[in-house]
Amino acid sequence: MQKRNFIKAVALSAIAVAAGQSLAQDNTFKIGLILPMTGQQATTGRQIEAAAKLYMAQNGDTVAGKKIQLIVKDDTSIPDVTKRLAQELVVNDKVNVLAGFGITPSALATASIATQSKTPQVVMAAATSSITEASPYIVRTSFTLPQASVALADWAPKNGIKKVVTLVSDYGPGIDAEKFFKERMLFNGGTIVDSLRVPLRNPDFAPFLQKVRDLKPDALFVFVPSGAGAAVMKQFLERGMDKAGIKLIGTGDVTDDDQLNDMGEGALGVVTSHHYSTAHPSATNKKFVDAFTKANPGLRPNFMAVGGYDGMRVIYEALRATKGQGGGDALLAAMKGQIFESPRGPMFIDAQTRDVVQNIYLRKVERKDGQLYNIEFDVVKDVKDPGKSR
Ligand code: VNL
Repeated sequence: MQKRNFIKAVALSAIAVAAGQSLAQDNTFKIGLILPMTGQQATTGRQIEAAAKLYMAQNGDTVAGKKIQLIVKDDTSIPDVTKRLAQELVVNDKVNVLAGFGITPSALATASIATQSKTPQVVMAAATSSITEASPYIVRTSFTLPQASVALADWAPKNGIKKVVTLVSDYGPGIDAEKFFKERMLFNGGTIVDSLRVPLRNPDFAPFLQKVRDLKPDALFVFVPSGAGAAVMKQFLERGMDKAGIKLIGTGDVTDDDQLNDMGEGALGVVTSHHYSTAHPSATNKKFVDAFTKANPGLRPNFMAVGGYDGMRVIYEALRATKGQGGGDALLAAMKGQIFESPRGPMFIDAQTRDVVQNIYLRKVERKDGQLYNIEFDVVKDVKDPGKSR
């Protein structure tokens, strides 16, 4: 026990020393981008890396006299690996900012390193409400599941959906989605017939869907992380759930733009709520989508790409605002309160919570120019994370 504490103390002081050294460093500014580049969450890593590189290509790699260096590491979405990589990036590479974080457990595993080393940790993907509370150095540019779920629970009962079964991945964001969707449905006079949770790793949706079929709700509400939506859709349709009169609704993770176009006819009409659609009709988004698809043929930017792109914006502007001097605390201060137009629409980083405030859109899957898109039909403006007020 004593030995362990000693090793821990040495490791922590190494982190603290490393953080001090990075201030006095040369002319490079290092961003350690930790992403799942392989394994179950690999699409998230690919989207964010592509978006970060696009941002750099468009905005140059020199900011306030500093040369930006992006160091990409693959954590395979295993939190212990994320943590080790974060530690190495801080101690050995002396990065100025940690960024990325494909899933909630990876973001949480890194929080203590951000705190100890006073390194801003920009969360570009993970979306459990509590993440920003795990370290005062965490800033988020993705979204939160309570943000997305509440808007859908306000829409559903007004549109003939009163009885719902929820089906979520059994970890942080899924539990947030289940809780906030359910509470709001009940508040709006709806009923939750059952709440089902499916494992994050290697999920088999079949037995759960069979149960839903038997329960015959008006709709099935789904949260699964980016990359798992196509499997849910396939099994939902294979079981004839739609023909049995059960609607599929969910947060936009299930009709993920990375996979949507290959989901087929059966996806048409599915309503979801989310902060980003590739089809978001703004000049800023059109420019972003065009540039992204040109740089990455065959790949459509999804909400993960936007989280990465905007995260780079937040880092660049913080460095510019601190005139290239940026130590961790100064950078963090310059990240708080940033307000700008993202491809998703207007967004800002709440200075109090360091979390993203943004529009949540209601969307329906439609065919446009021969492809499937999430077409926005309503918006709830400037949504703060409802998970923070409790
Ligand atoms: C998380 C949330 C991950 C939403 C996701 O995809 C997602 C997370 C990888 O917080 O772990 O779509």
